[in-house]
Amino acid sequence: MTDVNALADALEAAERDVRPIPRLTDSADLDVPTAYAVQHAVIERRRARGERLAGVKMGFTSRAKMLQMGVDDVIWGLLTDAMAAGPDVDAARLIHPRIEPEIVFLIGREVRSPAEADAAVDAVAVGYEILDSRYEGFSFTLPDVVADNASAARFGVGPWHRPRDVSNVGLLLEIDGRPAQTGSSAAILGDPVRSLRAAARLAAASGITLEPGWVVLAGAATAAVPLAAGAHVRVTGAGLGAVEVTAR
Ligand code: OOG
Repeated sequence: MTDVNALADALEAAERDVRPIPRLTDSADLDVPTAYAVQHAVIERRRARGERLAGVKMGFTSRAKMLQMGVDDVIWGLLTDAMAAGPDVDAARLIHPRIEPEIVFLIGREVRSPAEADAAVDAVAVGYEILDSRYEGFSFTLPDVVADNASAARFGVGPWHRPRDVSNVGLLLEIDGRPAQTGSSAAILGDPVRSLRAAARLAAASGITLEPGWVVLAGAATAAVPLAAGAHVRVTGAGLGAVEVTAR
């Protein structure tokens, strides 16, 4: 039997001590459903410490990311309020962070099924996600990355806009004023709204309701870029404005 709590302990310690661990699959029998059980155990511990759920993140919704990470299935993770980054992010608390541009949906009413997803969107924005795999070398198999909450570490959201078509938003990620990644939101399953529906489907399958006020990060449209201490990052979405963060 796979010891879900022991695996959650290992991931929790890696994050707390800012020290990566070997992949869980190197020594444990871990399938994807059990990996989600580990993910949810780690999130339950965060909630027990007073953190509140703030939304969900989708992963591997673009070909660029699947190729970069060598996996081939859409995954999801849970976000808490403690993961929201301000204008600054404390890089010393992160192991080997990477940053990527995101399209973000704001949920306005409860979503219990994919059919309810589109109409529940209150606003859209450009955003970023900072990933930080708890595994050595940022290297993992699909069950490993699922257990590790899809590498979620921090996120930020730009100015909110009324719901609109976000199927082809030009995205630019600049580091210290220089372009590091460009792409289109069309890379996210052809339209980020498909990622939102997938989030609703995966949440429903886990008995989780998407709540008003939650954000859904639709997944990156580009590969993720290493985030070095001192770097200033600006992510712009055509027509959606920009969001900035500095790693300190
Ligand atoms: C996993 C998370 C992938 C995305 O947008 O595809 C992800 C990782 O690459 O570490 O968030």
